[in-house]
Amino acid sequence: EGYKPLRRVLSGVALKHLLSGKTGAAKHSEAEDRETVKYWNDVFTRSENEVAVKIVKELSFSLFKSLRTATTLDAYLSTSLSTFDNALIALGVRDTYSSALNKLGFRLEDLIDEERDAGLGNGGLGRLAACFVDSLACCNYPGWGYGLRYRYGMFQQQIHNGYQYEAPDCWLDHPNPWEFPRGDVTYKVKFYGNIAKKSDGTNGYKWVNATEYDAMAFDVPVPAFGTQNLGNIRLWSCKTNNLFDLNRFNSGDYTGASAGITAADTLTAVLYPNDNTNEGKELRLKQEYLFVSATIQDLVHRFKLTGKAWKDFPDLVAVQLNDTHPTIGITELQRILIDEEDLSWDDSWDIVTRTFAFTNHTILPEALEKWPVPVMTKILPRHMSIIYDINMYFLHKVEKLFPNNREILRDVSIIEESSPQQVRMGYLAVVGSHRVNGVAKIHSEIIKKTIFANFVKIYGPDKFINVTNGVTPRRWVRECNPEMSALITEVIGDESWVRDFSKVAAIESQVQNPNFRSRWWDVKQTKKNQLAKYIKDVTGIIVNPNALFDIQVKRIHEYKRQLMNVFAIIYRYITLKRMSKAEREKQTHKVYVFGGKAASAYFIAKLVIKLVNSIADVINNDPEIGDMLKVVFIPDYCVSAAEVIIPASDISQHISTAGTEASGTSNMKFVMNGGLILGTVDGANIEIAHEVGDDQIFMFGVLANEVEDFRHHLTYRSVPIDPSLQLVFDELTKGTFGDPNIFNPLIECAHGPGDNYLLSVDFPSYLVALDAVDKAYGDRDSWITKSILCAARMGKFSSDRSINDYAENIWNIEPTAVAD
Ligand code: 26R
Repeated sequence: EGYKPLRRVLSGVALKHLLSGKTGAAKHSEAEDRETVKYWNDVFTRSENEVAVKIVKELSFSLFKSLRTATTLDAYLSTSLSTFDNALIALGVRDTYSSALNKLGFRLEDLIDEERDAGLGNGGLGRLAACFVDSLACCNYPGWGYGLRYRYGMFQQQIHNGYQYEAPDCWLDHPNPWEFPRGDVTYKVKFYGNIAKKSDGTNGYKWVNATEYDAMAFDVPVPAFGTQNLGNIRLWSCKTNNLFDLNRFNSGDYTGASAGITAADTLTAVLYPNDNTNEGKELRLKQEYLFVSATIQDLVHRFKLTGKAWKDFPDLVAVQLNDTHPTIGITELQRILIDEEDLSWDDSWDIVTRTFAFTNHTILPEALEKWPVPVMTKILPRHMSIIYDINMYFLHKVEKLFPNNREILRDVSIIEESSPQQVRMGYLAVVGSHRVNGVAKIHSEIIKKTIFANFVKIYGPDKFINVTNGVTPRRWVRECNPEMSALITEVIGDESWVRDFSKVAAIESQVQNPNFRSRWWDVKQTKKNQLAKYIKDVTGIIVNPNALFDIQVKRIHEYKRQLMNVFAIIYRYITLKRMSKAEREKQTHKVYVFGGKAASAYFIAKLVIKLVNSIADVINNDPEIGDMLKVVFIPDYCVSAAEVIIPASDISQHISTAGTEASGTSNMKFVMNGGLILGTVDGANIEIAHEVGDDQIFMFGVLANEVEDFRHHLTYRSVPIDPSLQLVFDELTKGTFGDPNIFNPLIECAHGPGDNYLLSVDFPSYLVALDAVDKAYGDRDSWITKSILCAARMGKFSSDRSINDYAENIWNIEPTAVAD
């Protein structure tokens, strides 16, 4: 009972304690513990508020020491569970803290479990941003993440009768001890209205008759491992407390009196749950603009405090656009410089383009953001007029380069000539940035050849570079896998590998050491036991922890082909059923784990979830099959679930149609934790294969450059269905897994012209690869070798490396450590 109300205080004290810097695992003593207990007792008798104020003071101090340039990463950060645990590890006081808690009768693990994920993102994009903020801080770079403080984050997924239901994620039900409301940091953000030529002779336009809101900052500090530098994530929320209309209230219009509050409140109420589909909703555009406008104003405000000249702005400020969602920032800075700072168009544009850089994270056509011109004109009239001007100057340039070529003008125009016209945000981002990057080698090449090919012709190839993604080893090894971390630390002699991840290479020296090998295997087994327990707790399903754990956890999307995995499981089930008992016993025992959310309006993705659960029902309850094969759908996949699931994998699947997954980042997390990959020749899988060696990875499927031809084939020829796939279809239509009619749409997506993601093309080679996995797993010794080599060779995929790449090749900044 005591826990919940105490949470705020406990976590707050954690910070206070951590930041005092007095404790450290090595120095920990009885006397210190007694002091800690005394301190706690003292704290408990004070009000929460007092404690909060103290923490704010201390934190703000560290925070502002680390402030130099700013990096806008994204509106959609996913910071995840256990900011608390992360902080304890970062400051090296976890053990001290844990034993002090024990003496008070608390368990640290329980306390950590109390914390809710900050599910402020959809999938890979947001989580990448969270890793990047951690790396910025850890590598002593003066960069911040900016985003929106949604009251409801990524929805909570519930499964009833096998179907997904969405429930609101009320993550702020309890006060969030990690955020610091900054009533002193607010900016006005306008919508609607119209524009008028200025009459005072200065440049630009006035934006009049607009509706105004106040964006207010909430700071989320990010303590980093082994450095005094503190990262920060600044999240914007719409202020409502000044919007009550007393006059309307007094005249009896009670609902109307709160209308302003409701409108403002709605702006940052909820995260759109679409991953990779552009919905084009007005509210979404308003969210993007609120986020971006407040952020740019914040950068401008802080820049002005330096007293430097405007031309120096790009030397002090770099803004990295995390996909197109904050692209309107390009026009916002241009607007501020012209309309409010009275700079000329050319001077402003020079500053803007030297400040912004753009990262593309997907080439799926349905994900490319476009805004109807009428919507943009209504909500952001001044920005629309600036976009027209940007486009005009840009097209003039193109015209000069390619005279009399109307086709290229039409193709590269920021305004698409459709009905209604649309603003192509990706093109605006390219035109307004000095660098454009993809997130893995193959992806960076593909964007140059496809969606941005014309822009390569216009700007030359140097504007387009690659920065391969990475993940933070702090969270994705050190925190989620303390058992493996202890083993690595033992080999290396200290924890320096947590900051310099290239050092994990040292464990390769132990690959033949029998003692190390058996302990390595034991760690994997421990993590599998933990996952088995978690599975039982959340689904009631009992799995054999000695079986091969085969995991696919990620957003549910056709291009990621969870359906192909399900079909292969059905195929395996049929095959097992047809075997004699003796033969069956010889097969590899397998536990298939799925997890992932479907966008609420994505019919096919939701049906895939239903199918996973339907086959799970049948297979898991088939006495003939028993332990041989289990299928589990873990509900509500999120960062905290990932931290339990990922370290427990033997194999994980990353099987997107070649060319569609820009990078993938969970693939890196799995391999760092000694899991092998079954994957297609796509995204970062390719670079992982290159690093770990072909023997450590199972790859299959058509190549990216073959995809178009196969699609064409499926659409215009009648291609026979592979017998193994036909077997699966037959089983579905027979009703083995419930009402056959409901799954027909899935069969349609898996062959012929409906098979946009080439499931039917890759299915046979996928089955071969699955067999290879089984066979390899049967050879325990060689599997352990593969597992160790995998983990040892992942140095490149630390997000520290990615951030160093950005710092060197795009931002032109150096590490700046805060003095002790
Ligand atoms: C709202 C809509 C426009 C929208 C489009 C696209 C919303 C979300 C997306 C998601 C895209 C941008 C995304 O998440 N891409 C993923 O980025 C990861 C980090 O770079 C990659 O690892 C992953 O492959 C890619 O799909």
